[in-house]
Amino acid sequence: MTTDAKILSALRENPGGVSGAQLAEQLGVSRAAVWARIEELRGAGFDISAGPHSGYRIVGEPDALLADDLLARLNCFGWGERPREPQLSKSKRLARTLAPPRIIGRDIRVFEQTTSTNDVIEKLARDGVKEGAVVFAESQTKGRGRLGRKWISPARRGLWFSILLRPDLRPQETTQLTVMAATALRRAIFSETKLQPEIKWPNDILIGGKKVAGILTELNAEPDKVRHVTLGIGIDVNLDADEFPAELKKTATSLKIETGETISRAELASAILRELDLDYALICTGKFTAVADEWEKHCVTIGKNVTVQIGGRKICGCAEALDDDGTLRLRTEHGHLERITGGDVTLEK
Ligand code: BT5
Repeated sequence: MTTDAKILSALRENPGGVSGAQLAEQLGVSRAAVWARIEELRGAGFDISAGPHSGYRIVGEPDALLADDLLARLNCFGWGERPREPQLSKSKRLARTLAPPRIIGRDIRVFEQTTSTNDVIEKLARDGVKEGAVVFAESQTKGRGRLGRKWISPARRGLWFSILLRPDLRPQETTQLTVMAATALRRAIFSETKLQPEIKWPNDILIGGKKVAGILTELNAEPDKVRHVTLGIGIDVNLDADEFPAELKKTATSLKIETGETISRAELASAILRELDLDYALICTGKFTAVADEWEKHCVTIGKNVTVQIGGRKICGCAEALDDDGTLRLRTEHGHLERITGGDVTLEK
């Protein structure tokens, strides 16, 4: 962690305030150096008060994604004072979510603008960067969906990010990662907003039938082995209704529209990364079924009559279940079983 991330961690862990002397001692730097870092953080938009008795306290946060801030949120309780007992014992789940990241989020980079965060991750992957690196962009000029479709990514209104993964999976098993992303996104959105998102196979998160997030899993593989996967995620966080283009007004929504409140993107981002890290650990240890079980509970596709469009081919039938590799099992209207690995699903009314 950088010094700034450590300072932010310390300030969050001690909402009552931390003195410059305490920070200096913990960080092994001078008080003047702490003061200089605090000034930098103020410059980045953090409102940090300084009182003779209370010490430094965060009283306001910027609506910006900052790598140090996100790292600090993920590593909260990894530095300085440990969480107080009542916090730890609140529930097992809380203890789980407060653990520092194992893989996803150990390296975080934020860009003001990119073409597509998937492009940046692809480049990092070729440069040999370790798995778990996450790239956020405040806006994307060429955000994309599947099949080269456009993904609108207005500045500071959403979370547009990609993650580099190097899983030990066969290429046909990588649908597991889209399933994992959907379950983690659903949990994080629920925990931060109390909204109840639904999952639509393969890559949509819906609220009230409208799309609030999409997942784009891009694969770089040899015939039998995955080299790396770029997991791209777009979430409409604070868009107002008039910020969606006309063609998306009926089909898309944002967390702000659904809750009536502006959501902290940094808080949501760190919640998502923690949830992803937990589920990725399950996938890496061969426990995909635990992820799939949760997915099936919240999936609007299972048990429904659907039409799947795969290129020029259209298949109608009942979506029966998710298979162990993440593919959708579809019983066609003629009674055949089809295993669907991709395509566009329309739910029949
Ligand atoms: C997806 O594709 O849903 C995957 C979206 C992934 C976006 C992330 S952002 C970070 C990373 N970098 C990228 O360049 N991409 C990823 P698909 O299922 O093909 O859906 C695309 C369709 O969703 C479009 O054709 C539009 O109809 C609709 N759409 C576009 N922008 C949207 C938005 N912001 N919110 C909701 N729907 C949108």
